[in-house]
Amino acid sequence: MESMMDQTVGHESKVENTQPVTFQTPVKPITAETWPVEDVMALFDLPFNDLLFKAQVLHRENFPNGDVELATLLSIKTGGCEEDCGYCPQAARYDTGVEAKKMMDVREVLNAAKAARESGATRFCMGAAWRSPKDRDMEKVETMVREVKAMGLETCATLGMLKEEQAQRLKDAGLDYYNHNLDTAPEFYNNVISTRDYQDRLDTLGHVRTAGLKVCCGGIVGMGETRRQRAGLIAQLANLNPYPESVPVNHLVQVEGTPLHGLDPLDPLEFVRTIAVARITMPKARVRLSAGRRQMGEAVQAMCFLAGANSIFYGDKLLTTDNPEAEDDRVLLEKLGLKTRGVVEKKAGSCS
Ligand code: SAM
Ligand code: DTB
Ligand code: SF4
Repeated sequence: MESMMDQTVGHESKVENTQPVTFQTPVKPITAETWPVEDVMALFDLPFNDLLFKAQVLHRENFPNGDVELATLLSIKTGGCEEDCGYCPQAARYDTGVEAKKMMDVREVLNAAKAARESGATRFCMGAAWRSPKDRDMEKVETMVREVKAMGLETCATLGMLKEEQAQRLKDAGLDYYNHNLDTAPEFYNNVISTRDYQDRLDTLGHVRTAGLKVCCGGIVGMGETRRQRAGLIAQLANLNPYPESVPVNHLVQVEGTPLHGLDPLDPLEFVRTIAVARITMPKARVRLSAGRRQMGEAVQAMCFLAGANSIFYGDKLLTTDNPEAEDDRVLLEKLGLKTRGVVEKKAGSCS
């Protein structure tokens, strides 16, 4: 199979890896520090225990409560996406078995949010397989946001690229966070996606900040990138000014039919290192151990929590692929003695 590594798609990225990107923002900056890629690389190159120790010390200083956030995802519009993201099972052009569906009804979304809240989630993230939302979709999404917020959940949405006025409408509806990932380092980006560029993503993040929304922005590792490119992704995120409040670190979930299926998997210890480096460079962010947990096993996840991860996607499904069963997560968190932000309902027969 031809891997994405062998292909050159798209155009040259104009985004320089070391440039801090400052947004005009009403939100108080949470950092003024900039991270040259070399310095991030030096963290990656530390002996494993030194890196984890450093990350854990910073983690305790910044999160003395030590809790783990539970965020539940729901795909409110699945499949049929026009983009060509090489990792994504929802791109219409790849034959992955994901069926294109129309947007969910508000009622169904609210039922899912209620179930998420009852099982202990504090954040509800609504995802849509769109390049960007059409203006005709906005009203329905705004209703979803307004009503999920009214249930007492933190709200997050990931709908693709936004115009400034769309970000403002979401803010007005009560959206807390907007998730839009940089995905990878600028110099690797064109190996993975050709239908929109890095600068488009930075522009959307700028609109999200201008609207006063909190930013959830991270990426994916295990796509065939080098360690230096992983450092490049983290440097980009850490140099956003301010850096994101939430940083999802996804491990590529390889889905048959996508161009990235069949790559050699990333060494799990390298994934743990990535979490630790995110924690050190963005000490106050919620670092989310995101996609790929099902393939990781308990020991690797435990190391990720030690490295500073303090948020997970919680619920049996991510968007289209499987996440660990919620019950297995409750057992794991209890085994590790990790508290959660919400009240997690305990089922009979779980870990004693
Ligand atoms: N369509 C919107 C967009 O691309 O911005 C929102 C949904 S999209 C599925 C959200 C994010 O999910 C992507 O940016 C990517 O980081 C992550 N993602 C998608 N497929 C993935 C996979 N197979 N493994 C890991 N992460 C994945
Ligand atoms: C993020 O960074 N990861 C989530 C969420 N934001 C939207 C999505 C992961 C998707 C994994 C593949 C799937 O289930 O379709
Ligand atoms: Fe579409 Fe988002 Fe998937 Fe890219 S990641 S193909 S934009 S759903």
